[in-house]
Amino acid sequence: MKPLRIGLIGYGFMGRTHSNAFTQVKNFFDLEYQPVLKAICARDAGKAKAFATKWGYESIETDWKKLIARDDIDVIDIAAPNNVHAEISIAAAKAGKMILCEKPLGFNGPEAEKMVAAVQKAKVPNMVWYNYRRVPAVTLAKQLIDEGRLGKIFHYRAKFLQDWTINADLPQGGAGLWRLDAKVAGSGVTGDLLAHCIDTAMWLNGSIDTVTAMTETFIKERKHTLTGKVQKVTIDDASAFLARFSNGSLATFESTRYARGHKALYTFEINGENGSLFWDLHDLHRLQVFDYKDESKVRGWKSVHITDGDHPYMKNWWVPGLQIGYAETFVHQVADFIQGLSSGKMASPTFKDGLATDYVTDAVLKSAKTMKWEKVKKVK
Ligand code: SOE
Repeated sequence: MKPLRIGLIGYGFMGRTHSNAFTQVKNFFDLEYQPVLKAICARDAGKAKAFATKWGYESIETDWKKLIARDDIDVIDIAAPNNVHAEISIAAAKAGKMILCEKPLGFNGPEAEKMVAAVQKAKVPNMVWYNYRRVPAVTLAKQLIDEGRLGKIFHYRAKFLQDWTINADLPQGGAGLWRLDAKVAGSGVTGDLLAHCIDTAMWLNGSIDTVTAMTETFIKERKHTLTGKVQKVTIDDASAFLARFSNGSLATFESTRYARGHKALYTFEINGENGSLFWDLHDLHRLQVFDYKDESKVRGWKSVHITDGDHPYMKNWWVPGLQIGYAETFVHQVADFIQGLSSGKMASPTFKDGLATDYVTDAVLKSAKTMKWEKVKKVK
């Protein structure tokens, strides 16, 4: 195996999921390249060192510009907050590095356009970490839809529900809570959670033409961790929208961090003339399948356990019947990225796909303000 030398920026939750994936992938997939954990970059040298020791990075940097300048790094992996995705990606592309970037791609569409232009100009492989595409049950849903088993699609509905910000005493901003600070996150649940739903939806069901949305910020002021002052909350706590896909189907999307009892309930359902599919992140190894072509006496919803060798990715894991989970979706994404390098066909979602999702979230946020249907810009 040839080395693929990784320089990771950020050591939070996503830094851990990515590092785990880089470490695991060689043990489960036969690939031409093997990730080598070269350097972790974070502003706090102590934290970077502790992370490097725990995960096995060879070195640390405290300035991402130095990391990008290093000639022993092939891939820049951005697991830092959303407000730095663009600057780092554009500089990394100029330095000729391959780039893996956390979602959402940019702060908004115009910013993401510059990121796409930069990777296209530099011709560097690129990918956005929309990991839920790589849940084997979700990948199987894609295969069944592409085989035409559902026939004409009428409906798509998705939800991503959480409850971790209901407490009014929870501060905003700073490490761990930057998702509540619009200056760092860009938006609230629209860019954080609905972006996942939109990425999966467009992968499964094609592009979205128009949306009409509503958003709400339930807790208007919170103490800011960095300033110590009570400040206005500028993120959306909840966001829901209706959409029309280019294939004529209708959709509803909802996300919130105020659905008491739900920690990360991502679900989607798709209904076609010949069948339907339903998936639930809390039960991620199952795909619910309804096939109208089944004999009527035994027709009904089937709960298919996605653990068999002929299910996507599963032959690389244990034996039929035994499950994998959330962490493995990132392993799959690294495996697909590396396979893309070998085949010359870049794995999706690329930066261009990430831009398409940013265009939808832009239209959602705009519509919530204008209270009108808004057109979604199309990626050229
Ligand atoms: C937010 O709580 C969050 O961690 C998102 O940022 C992730 O993208 C999502 O997968 C789980 O929830």
